[in-house]
Amino acid sequence: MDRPAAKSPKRKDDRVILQFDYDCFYASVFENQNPALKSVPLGVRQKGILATCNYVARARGVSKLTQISVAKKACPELVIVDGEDLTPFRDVSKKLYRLLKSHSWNGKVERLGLDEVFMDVTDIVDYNIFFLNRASLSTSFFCLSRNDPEQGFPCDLTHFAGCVEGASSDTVDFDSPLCLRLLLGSHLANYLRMKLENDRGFTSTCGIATNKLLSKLAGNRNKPRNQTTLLSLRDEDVTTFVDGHSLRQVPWIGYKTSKLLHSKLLPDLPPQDPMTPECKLTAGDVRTHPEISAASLEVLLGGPGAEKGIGQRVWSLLHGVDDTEVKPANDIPTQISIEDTYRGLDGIGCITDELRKIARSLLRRMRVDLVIDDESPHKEAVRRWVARPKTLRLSVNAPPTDKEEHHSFSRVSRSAPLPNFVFSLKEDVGELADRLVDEAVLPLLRKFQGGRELTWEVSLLNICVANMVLAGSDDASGSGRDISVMFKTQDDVLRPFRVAPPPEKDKGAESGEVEADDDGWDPEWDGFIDGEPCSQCGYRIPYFALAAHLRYHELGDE
Ligand code: DCP
Ligand code: MG
Repeated sequence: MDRPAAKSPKRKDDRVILQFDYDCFYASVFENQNPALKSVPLGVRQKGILATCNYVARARGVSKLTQISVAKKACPELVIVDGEDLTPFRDVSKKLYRLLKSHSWNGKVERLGLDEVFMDVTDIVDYNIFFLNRASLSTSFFCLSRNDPEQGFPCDLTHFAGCVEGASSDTVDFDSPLCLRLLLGSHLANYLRMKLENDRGFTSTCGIATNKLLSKLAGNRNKPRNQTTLLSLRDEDVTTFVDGHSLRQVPWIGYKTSKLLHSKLLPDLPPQDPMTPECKLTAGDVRTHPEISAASLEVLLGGPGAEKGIGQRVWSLLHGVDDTEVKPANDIPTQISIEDTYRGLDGIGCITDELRKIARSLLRRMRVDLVIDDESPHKEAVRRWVARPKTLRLSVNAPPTDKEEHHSFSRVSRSAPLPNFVFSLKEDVGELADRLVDEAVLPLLRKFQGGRELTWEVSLLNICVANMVLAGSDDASGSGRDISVMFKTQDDVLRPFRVAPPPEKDKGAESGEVEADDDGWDPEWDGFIDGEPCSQCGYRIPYFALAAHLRYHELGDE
């Protein structure tokens, strides 16, 4: 169709991007702790909802993000484990991420949520193409180091590793640089997946394509423990591939966008939640609609609060065009915090006990995230802090106002310098945590009411360390650049993104402590690129989880 306004955007195909997604991630973490769980249907529970379940459970009709009671009905023998504490998922996620990152040459390794990683491997692939020996393709050697020619793995380059989508045939066209790049990308992806599985015990799915969007869509194609290369040799290979997806499956097209497009393109249908599987509006329906173009999308989706250039962005995504870069790794968090919510803590004794627990978790987390083993060739490895937070912050739920019927969802905070003794690596975390509470956290608590006890009921406690200062190479100096200005504050970004009920629905004193507005893991680390406040409880919920979250309210807690 010749519509100038609807001109197709041009796709760049000069990169090779891998997108890894670990299989049933939370469930796999439990299975690795206890291998007996691998053979049983296993579900991981968070606040009355099944955050995920293993593939044994899925084969028996259980789906992730359903109500526990529904899952139990489908599979009465479902074994359910508690997944409220995110610490083990975080720790594993970090280990797997580090493994992938250790194979990157350009450092472009980006986390999305706890279980997805994008890698731009163009440089490694191009290097290997340069040295490709066409005379012995079936006994090729994929080189993983520029300095050590023996570091790498053997592979058969006469065919792709794993599944192929897009082009009508998966025969390798050795005259096409694009085909060659994707071919090598597929073998590297396969090697890395096997590494994750054999060295760390985690199976994964991978998408191999020329941009982030296409690699994510391709990765979803064959799950679990598999990989898919999108062979994007012709434009129509890509559009046909993207067109077939329902709109809600296209990453970075959010809930609001889907909803607006749904009501514009299907005005006669009753309003339907565009994020539910029942919604049949496809990416192709939108792309080929005569009234849709980059300009019309800008009119429809733009306006106050909308992302700049949203029309062009959505239009590009619908064509499989995504020029966004894989962000380089950023290892140092901006801040670390641990929080917990309660039905209501009774008195300073209870509050102090909870603060001690939180402080312990916080110090443990600081040692995981900020301490490294400094290995130099001639010396024994020493553990040292790579960054030291300078500020300690305590937050509690704000006092209720007269207007509020239930609980307030806002919080109040007080800060002070973080005492230096917490950086001692010789002392026990428990002792340090108790001292931190007595000497620094309780004085902050008293600051809320001019030295007196709080007069309102405490339903949330959060201890945070922030204002990171990078250590110099000599740890004793503690000097370094203040990196707090390098990263955006993430307080209001991460905190609300848990499948969390309102505090009044919590059952007991302790609802499972979680890491909160943590950190230098950027917002996308937790997959919370986009979200909106729940109309029922006020928590900001990522679009992909909104349907499940609303179902939680509909059905009530377990
Ligand atoms: N998760 C969550 N709440 C959500 C979505 C996900 O707590 N609304 C958690 C549980 C998952 C993990 O994040 O284990 C990763 O999410 P995925 O969507 O990738 O799901 P899985 O890895 O569990 O399954 P799959 O094999 O389909 O990737
Ligand atoms: Mg996954």
